[in-house]
Amino acid sequence: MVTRAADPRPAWRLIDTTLREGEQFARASFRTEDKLEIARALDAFGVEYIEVTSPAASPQSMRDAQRIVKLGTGAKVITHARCVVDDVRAALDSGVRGIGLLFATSRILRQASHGKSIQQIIEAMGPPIELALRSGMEVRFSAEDSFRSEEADLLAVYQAAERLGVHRVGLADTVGIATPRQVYALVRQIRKAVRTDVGFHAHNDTGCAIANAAEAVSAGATHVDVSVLGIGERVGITALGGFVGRMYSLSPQEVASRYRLGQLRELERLVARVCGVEVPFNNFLTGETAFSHKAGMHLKAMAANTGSYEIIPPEAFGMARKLIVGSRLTGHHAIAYRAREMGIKFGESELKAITRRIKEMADQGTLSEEELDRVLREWVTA
Ligand code: HCA
Ligand code: CU
Repeated sequence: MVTRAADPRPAWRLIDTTLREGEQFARASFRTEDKLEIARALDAFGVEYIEVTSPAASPQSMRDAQRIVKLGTGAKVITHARCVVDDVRAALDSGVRGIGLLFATSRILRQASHGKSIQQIIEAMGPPIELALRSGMEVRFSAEDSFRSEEADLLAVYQAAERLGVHRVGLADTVGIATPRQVYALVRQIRKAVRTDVGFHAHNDTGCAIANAAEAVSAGATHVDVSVLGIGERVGITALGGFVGRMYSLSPQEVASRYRLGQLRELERLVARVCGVEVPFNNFLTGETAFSHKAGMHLKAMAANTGSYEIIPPEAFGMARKLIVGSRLTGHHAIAYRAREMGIKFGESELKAITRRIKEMADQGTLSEEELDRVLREWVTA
């Protein structure tokens, strides 16, 4: 057994694939400058790896990969390619330091995609993996569509990859079909079957990508693929922000010390701008409403203790809390709280009366902060 407790590396690392999976997002068409800006921002945020589109994909992809490598980021720049010698050669020419090689192992993709049997896959894996390893690259082998593959087939290809000496095997929920429980069980099993590191890549077609990635980590996965805002094929993959939030809720100090969380919002805005999309209003942690509180009951408890309805303090991500006091759902505690902030103190019956008045007014539409403050002030001077 490998003694993992003595390993000084963190238990899990982020592979940001905004510049690879994210380039497969329907709205993404990155120019070189965009890629460089995103790579710099990812590095400043602190991801451990930046995965870029295969240099074999197109001449510009090759030039871009070379430029990104030249940035000299602290994050290790890796690429992702078909498990063929030519793609490995292209990766070597680009100067990237690692490569994720993949082969589809599910029956449906084997038939529709490359037409190879499991035995043929195992034979074909050798030359590209050996070339990459000989050249000093960090090598990962992953089975595309792992969760629609037979377990015996997965074990066979991963063990073959291990024998070849790969650093990591990867499980990919390519079609977003896996449940958290299945992810936990399969990662556990692979972890027991091979001694390499284990990576996990989740698509979000049924909204499970973050939960699945978290389960993978709890089952022993060492590397997790994420992208900014989750961009990727179809509805995308595990979102960097949501996943980091998930992990922060479990171990705040560790996550806060490893990543510059206050930069998340700008990083997301950058990627949204480059893709010509908006950051979702309800985005994890950085969405416009991520720290908004509205119902009277919530506001009452929040005034007493902000932990009441917040598992993550907004400041940790450079965000600010918003208490919406002027809605019809408000309560007298919230009104008293806002009044106190303004230096106004109402007696009990007065407070009840003004709360009734504000609720009546808010039935016509929630009052803005300014409107609410004006009503409170006018009540005093009236
Ligand atoms: C794809 C490939 C991939 C690869 C993931 C991995 C997937 O189908 O575009 O190499 O781990 O989802 O299977 O993104
Ligand atoms: Cu993918």
